[in-house]
Amino acid sequence: NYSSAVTAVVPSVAVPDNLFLQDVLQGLGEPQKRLSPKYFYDAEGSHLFNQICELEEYYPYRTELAMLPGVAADLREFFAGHQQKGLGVVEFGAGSLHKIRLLIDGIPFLNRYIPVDICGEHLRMASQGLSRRYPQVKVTPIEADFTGYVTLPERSTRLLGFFPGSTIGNMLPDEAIHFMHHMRDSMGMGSHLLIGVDTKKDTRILHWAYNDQAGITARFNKNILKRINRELDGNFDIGCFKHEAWYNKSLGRIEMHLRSKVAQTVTVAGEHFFFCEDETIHTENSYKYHPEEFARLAAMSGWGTVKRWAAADDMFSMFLLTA
Ligand code: AVI
Repeated sequence: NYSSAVTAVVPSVAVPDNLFLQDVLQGLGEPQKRLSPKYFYDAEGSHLFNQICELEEYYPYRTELAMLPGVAADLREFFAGHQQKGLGVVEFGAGSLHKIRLLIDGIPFLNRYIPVDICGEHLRMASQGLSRRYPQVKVTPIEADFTGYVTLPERSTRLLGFFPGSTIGNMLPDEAIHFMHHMRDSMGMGSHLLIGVDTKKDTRILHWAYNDQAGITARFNKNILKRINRELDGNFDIGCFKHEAWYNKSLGRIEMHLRSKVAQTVTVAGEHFFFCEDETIHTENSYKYHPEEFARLAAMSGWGTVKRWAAADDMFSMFLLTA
């Protein structure tokens, strides 16, 4: 009975039901209309994101995936002194639990895995699958908003935080500092963090990664409007918005927007929002960091840099940090 290795999902923070509504009404009411990218990921959005990861143009996912076996081999050596007690990995915002497999495959004494994610149902299913495959790893999923302080179960192993995918880039630098502080507080002194960070590079490569030929990123971006229509009684006419993404060089980030093709009024939960022709909703930032820029950000959150791995042509970075 493998599933006994998965303990029940531990609810850590209650998420108010109407937070989505509050955020949307507030964001659409601001002079630069904005929506938080965390709302991209309903079932359809998560599916579209998985399709993005398969795109030729979208290099971050496959580049990091290809780095992980080598990183795991180095970590196996780095943590060799802790073999006896084992190593616990806390994954913040665990999605498909795919990347963790590469760490488990490469680090035989990894014996504890604590995925933290907002979506309990998905987390429970994915955790059970993982436990069946790796019965030697005790899996304890925690249902929580991973961006805040997370109460971790009592533990005896050394902890390694895991935050892959360059999701840190979707936060403003200030938010990233706060979040890294929270991870440090949650895991405590003596813990480590393995984090994936996208690098600054040729603007054309960045541009195509967020403006793919097949239009999947455009569908991903527009899906947030569909979600508002469905869940918050909105009446966005999706055809009246177009996807745009560009690299903002001075801020070092890709910005995604939805641009209104016409002057129009949209209603969400009974509230009206006027759009001028060409006005945009800012839906996402994706920051790209030079190695030293990211190391500075980490230092501001109390993390020291132990090591950086760089993919070929410096396409992507992974950092090992220490609290
Ligand atoms: C999840 N995150 C790191 C992706 C990124 O590249 O910023 C989200 C994404 N947005 C458009 N394409 C992918």
